[in-house]
Amino acid sequence: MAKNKTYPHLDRVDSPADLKKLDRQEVQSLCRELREFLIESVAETGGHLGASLGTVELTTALHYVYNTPDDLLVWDVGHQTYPHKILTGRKGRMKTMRKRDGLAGFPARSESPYDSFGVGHSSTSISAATGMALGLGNYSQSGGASEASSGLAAAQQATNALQATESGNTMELDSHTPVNSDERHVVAIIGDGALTAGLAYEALNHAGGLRSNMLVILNDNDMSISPNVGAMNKYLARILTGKFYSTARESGKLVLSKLPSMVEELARRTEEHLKGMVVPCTLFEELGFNYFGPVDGHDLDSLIDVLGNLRKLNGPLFLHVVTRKGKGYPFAEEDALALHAVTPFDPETGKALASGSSKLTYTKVFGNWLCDMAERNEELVAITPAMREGSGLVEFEQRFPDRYFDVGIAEQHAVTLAAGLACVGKKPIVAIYSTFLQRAYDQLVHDVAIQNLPVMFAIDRAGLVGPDGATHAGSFDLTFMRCLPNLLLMAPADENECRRMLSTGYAWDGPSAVRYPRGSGPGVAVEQELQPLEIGKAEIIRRGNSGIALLAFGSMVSAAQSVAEDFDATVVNMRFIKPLDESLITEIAGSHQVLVTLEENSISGGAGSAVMEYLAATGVHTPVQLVGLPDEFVEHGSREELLAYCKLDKAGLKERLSLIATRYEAGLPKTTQRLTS
Ligand SMILES: Cc1ncc(C[n+]2csc(CCOP(=O)(O)OP(=O)(O)O)c2C)c(N)n1
Repeated sequence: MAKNKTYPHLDRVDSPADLKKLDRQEVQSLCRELREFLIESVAETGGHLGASLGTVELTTALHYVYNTPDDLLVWDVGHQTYPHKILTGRKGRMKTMRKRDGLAGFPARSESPYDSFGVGHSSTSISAATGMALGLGNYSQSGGASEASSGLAAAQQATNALQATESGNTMELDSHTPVNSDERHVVAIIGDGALTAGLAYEALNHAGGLRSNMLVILNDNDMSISPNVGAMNKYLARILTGKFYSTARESGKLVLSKLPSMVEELARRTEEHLKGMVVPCTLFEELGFNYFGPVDGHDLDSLIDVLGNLRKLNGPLFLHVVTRKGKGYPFAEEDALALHAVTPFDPETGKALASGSSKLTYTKVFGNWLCDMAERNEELVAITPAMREGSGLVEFEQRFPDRYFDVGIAEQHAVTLAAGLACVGKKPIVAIYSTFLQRAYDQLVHDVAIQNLPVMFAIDRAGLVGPDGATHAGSFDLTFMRCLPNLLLMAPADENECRRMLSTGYAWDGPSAVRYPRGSGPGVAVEQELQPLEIGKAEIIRRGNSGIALLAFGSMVSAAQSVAEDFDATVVNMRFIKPLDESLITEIAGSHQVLVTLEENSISGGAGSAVMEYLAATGVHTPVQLVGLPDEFVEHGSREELLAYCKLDKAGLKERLSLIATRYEAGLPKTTQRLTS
């Protein structure tokens, strides 16, 4: 791929309005350039490559046909929206993608009026789109004769639309007509992976029942991050191979066209039922949607025709589009999994520019521990909600396939499944990112904690995650978990402690959680033993004489150590957020002038708050300063930049501690200035 390529068509497009000025042939050329520009730009910045390559034609067709941003495109997950960003005025900022103050890696309402809904987590699109359709008044209540007739009208329109498209007729687009509130169109674009989540079905159920005027596009590439799983995935595959259906429908249409009109209408009325009896692709129709497809998602002309026709229809519509992840870039097509999300790479070879760090990541520490523990304990089972690679389960799946469950993007189900397994004597481990555990909070409380079931949560990406930004930050797990009775909650200071905590949680006869950050730790060697820790025991790492004690949790222990000498501070590795080492806190509070708690979690309600609650309950008045994540959603950037922004890096901590030391020099606070937040 030549450097400094020119993009004659793409250069003329800074908005969908520019796109609409191009003729069909030019739009074809634009798609080719868009794909090349995308590869060139992601090669430099890193980011989500495969999914975005797969949506080049679909995105272009959508903006060509619809009147965005008045018409609302609601993307699911949002990792496939780089083409959307390029076509909606952000082309010039693509080199800032996922960098501090640069473009977000996902749609964000604050970034562009074309981003109708902020996203990052999956399976929200149909719900949000339904809300938009209802809010715009684009629906009719279900029930009664009116529904039957509107259903019939829709079926009539749908048949016409398909016939127009399939016969090669290009319907004239009316995308320049003025838009009234009730004419605004709403389109949700969801992947087959995202369609494994319950939320998507809750929305389909509601939208189909209400007869919302909206289009749901299923972008089916047969992949989640790793190969997609589950019965729905098999069902979609059956639709794609369902030659029988197309044949039946084709001959059905022939027959229908020869019937007198009343009989034809009657026949159409029963069409859905007939299809239900003879073909497998009626599930979406049973939910109240008119199903269209499958359509080749890389055939731009057909897509434009189909979307142009569907835009004229009312009622809930479902378009099944088949795409290929990584389309048009051979390295990404061959290895869709590896090129789902990439670091900067050489576009000529598809190879990463920097070889990955050789340091052991916490993810790997967990993966190794899991296999070692599974060898010794046959009751151990591991569950992932569609994050096999990210959570370190690849080796476990290979070695213990019968004890491995990828449940799809279904965090709620993952947790309740674990509860069920625990009920019959299994020892389930739920490997989950902190941010995705938020989805399963009720399951955590109601299904696991209340019943005191021995489910262990291995919580990866706890704390700041970096380029994925606020939607993926694990800022809240200590806050939302430490309030739960029965739960053992730990945060390791280093790799070996992580392994020991996993063994501790596993041995605990109740719910437990170990939360560890993204990436690697301080580099401590990991023992082979599976040695638990003493429950609720913290460790004094350094005794200082300044009167300042740093009570550090998890990743903040080494940060505290790095500044302790400068302030001659005491450093405690707290290890347990629940139960706290209360006697040690009492002792330290009695022998120091000020306690500083440090955590990579929201200050609000986090581990520091737990220390304060304990001191308040026992009537100890030693001042406490809380250091952690601020009360704001920290946007994207590198993890190092974000830690610096939050003053949790060495320089930031020094600054904070200098202020604290000054304030408490005389034993009493001198100002009312806020020192930490
Ligand atoms: C609630 C939630 N769980 C997990 C993820 C991580 N994740 C990001 S993309 C993805 C796969 C999505 O698959 P699909 O919707 O088919 O899109 P594709 O990447 O195949 O285009 C997953 C699991 C997420 N974003 N949100």
